[in-house]
Amino acid sequence: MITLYGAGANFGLPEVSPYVTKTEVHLRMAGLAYAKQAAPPQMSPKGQLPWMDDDGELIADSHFIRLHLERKYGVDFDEGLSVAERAQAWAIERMVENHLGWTLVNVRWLIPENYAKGPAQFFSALPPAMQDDMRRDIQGRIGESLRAVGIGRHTDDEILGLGVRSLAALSALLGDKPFLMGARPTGVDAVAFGVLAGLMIPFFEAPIRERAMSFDNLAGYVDRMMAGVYPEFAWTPLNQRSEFMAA
Ligand SMILES: N[C@@H](CCC(=O)N[C@@H](CS)C(=O)NCC(=O)O)C(=O)O
Repeated sequence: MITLYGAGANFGLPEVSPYVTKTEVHLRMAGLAYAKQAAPPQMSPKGQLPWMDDDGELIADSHFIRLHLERKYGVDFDEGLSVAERAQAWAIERMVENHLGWTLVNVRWLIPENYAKGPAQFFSALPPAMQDDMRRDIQGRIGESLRAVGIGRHTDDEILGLGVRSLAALSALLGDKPFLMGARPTGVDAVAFGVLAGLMIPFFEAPIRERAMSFDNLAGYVDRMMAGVYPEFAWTPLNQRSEFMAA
């Protein structure tokens, strides 16, 4: 019995965390049955979401969960790819997680209006006297993380420029293929989809969202992944959304 611990649906997404999304997509790609439970990151063995309980074995971090699934269930998420293509997929994955992903953190946690209606609401279940302190502390911690990885030291324009560079790279790599590595989804699509969907949802407003939506093939890709992986989720295709058409 597999239980996936994540953040759950919110903000117009089937799963808030791009890393939990990655694992959930991998589970679905592998056709493995699982239960899903919302849980705070502090309960995870590594202090972050996702983690997974597989028949009593706890595995934390989306990458190590992927390795576990591949080993235990004989799945190869990169089946059919050459050694060079696997290396390319790994490089794309690192760009998405270790670079573009931080711009998503910046959008949600450091743009005050987005923080107020988004992540700040995670603390609404706490006693009222604790909520403000908690909101300030966690936002401060996220700001420190952004400075530690470097992106938080740049101006808004510079952060936007860096994010757009990764988006343009992804758009060029995708080209007119259905998925990043070709005709079939592979391991890297799980996280590219999670981060791109997070950047493109209209719930959060940010200059990078508009820039992301300007890459037609990336918007089509998110819609394709959503329809294929989360058919049960009520998702309006991005190019049919009124705010997109008005843009
Ligand atoms: N390398 C990790 C990254 C996971 C991650 O950043 N998770 C976020 C949620 S999207 C989290 O739990 N953050 C809480 C924290 O860092 O304190 C993975 O791939 O699983």
